[in-house]
Amino acid sequence: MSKLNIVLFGPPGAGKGTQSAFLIQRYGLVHLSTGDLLRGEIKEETELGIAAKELMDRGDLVPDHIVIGMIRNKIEAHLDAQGFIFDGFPRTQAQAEALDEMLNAKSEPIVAMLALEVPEEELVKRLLGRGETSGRTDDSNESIIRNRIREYEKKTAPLRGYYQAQGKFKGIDGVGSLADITDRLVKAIG
Ligand code: B4P
Repeated sequence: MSKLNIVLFGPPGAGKGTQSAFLIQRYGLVHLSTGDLLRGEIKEETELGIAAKELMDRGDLVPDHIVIGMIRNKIEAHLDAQGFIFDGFPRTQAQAEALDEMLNAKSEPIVAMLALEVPEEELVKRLLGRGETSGRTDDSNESIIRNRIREYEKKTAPLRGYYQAQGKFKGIDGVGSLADITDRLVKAIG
């Protein structure tokens, strides 16, 4: 059976991490969040984590070669997975091309790119809300949050066109209850 490899896409605060938790349970997938992987490196105070922290605290993207290397290692470590949810990856054209290369080499391509769509003011509200308890520097201040959204619009949003050209893009309304949004995602997966 072919693998269910899905890109869960959307701006910061769209609900990617939140919805991934439901989808991995339902479909038995492996969750690969580059944000979580980077925060793990920061916690362990690795060289990579120390380099990434400054960029993440400002709301800037981490260089492509770092996140591509992390994803490559994780894919190789889960060769028996039924599929992957890529959460927060790819975020640039170079990352999208590298991911296609890795998966096409195994004849296990991305089957769908599910894009959660949420208005900017709602994103800011959610992230400031999370910042009250998360301890994340990048959630703690509105100008950093707006920088993350600008980075997304400039470097990440154009990937919609990349996946549209492959016939894999599916837009999903990301406003509503968690359960309703999960239902929309499940319907889109089919
Ligand atoms: P990420 O960890 O990917 O963080 P994120 O964009 O904030 O999304 P996250 O998944 O955590 O939040 P969610 O929307 O679920 O990235 C952090 C940083 O890491 C980036 O800025 C960058 O520096 C670096 N990075 C990561 N990947 C990279 C890459 N590939 N290349 C380069 N740099 C990279 O949830 C947000 C909040 O909304 C939560 O509080 C949640 O409870 C709430 N929420 C969710 N759904 C809701 C709903 N329906 N209604 C109300 N609230 C909801």
